[in-house]
Amino acid sequence: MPAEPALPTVRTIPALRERIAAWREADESVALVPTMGALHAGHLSLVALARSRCRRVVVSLFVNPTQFAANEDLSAYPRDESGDAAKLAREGVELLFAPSVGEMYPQGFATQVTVSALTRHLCGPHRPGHFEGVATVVTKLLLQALPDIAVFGEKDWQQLQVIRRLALDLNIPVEILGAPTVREPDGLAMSSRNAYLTQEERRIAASLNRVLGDLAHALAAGEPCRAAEEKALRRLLEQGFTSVDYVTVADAETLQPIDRLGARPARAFAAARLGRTRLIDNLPIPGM
Ligand code: PAJ
Repeated sequence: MPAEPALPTVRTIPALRERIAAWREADESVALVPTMGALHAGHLSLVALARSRCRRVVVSLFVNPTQFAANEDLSAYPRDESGDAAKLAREGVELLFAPSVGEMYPQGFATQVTVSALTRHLCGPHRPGHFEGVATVVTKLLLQALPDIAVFGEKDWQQLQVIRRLALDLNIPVEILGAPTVREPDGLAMSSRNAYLTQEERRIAASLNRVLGDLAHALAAGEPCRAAEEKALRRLLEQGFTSVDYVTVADAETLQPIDRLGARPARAFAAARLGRTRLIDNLPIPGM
């Protein structure tokens, strides 16, 4: 068997900066793809997009403790650094940045990035502190690597808007690119958390995308927002979801809830729980 290509890995911020400085010296463009590992085809699609735009691709792997609430799955979060490194090497990634918690959050760490308006709805109220954790770690990663572009998935649409906003507001000189959601054949958005699902839950999980698709079509066909959302909520519970955090339509950019479709693009969003696993998905309203 041919040997797996090895992936250079750095674990400190100075070592990351040294590698990137050498590429900059040679006038090479650099893309960053932040991840928490347990990589699947969704993550690899971000790498492919990064690769198509830049000469060098850096992937970060850091299970960021500050974006998990106390009752969430930090300790159970799937971890497989060597498996991830092998996948990334096959995709032609040049560098893995896998810092320790101490490297990212040294003793006395006291700064938080808050992106207020965009986190008031959708996942914000259901995951207190989550977006502060995401915004803070992504700000740090962007400043550590100073890439030309950074790629994030549309699967986490609210996260993507939060990151676009912080880069703009904090004048970080980076282009934020969104990549389309990669799905399983039955429509379930790929997620590292899908690994938690039992066989029965996995079957139910696929209905999240179907119900959201029907909601988007009902809205496009002129059904009033509140009635269509209520129908979608009932259907998710009928399908077997344990609980539904929200299923709603919102402005695609500001993420403010809307009562009636207007000229601005809107999207349908849902977050629902199957046992202890929380799944999210979102879709555009057709024709918008
Ligand atoms: P993680 O869940 O590992 O996801 C890393 C990136 O992959 C995110 O930009 C996410 O939106 C994207 N992604 C996940 N599933 C996807 C799918 N099915 N299709 C397309 N893209 C997908 O999101 C995070 O990590 C963290 O919050 C992070 C941004 C790394 C900050 O800690």
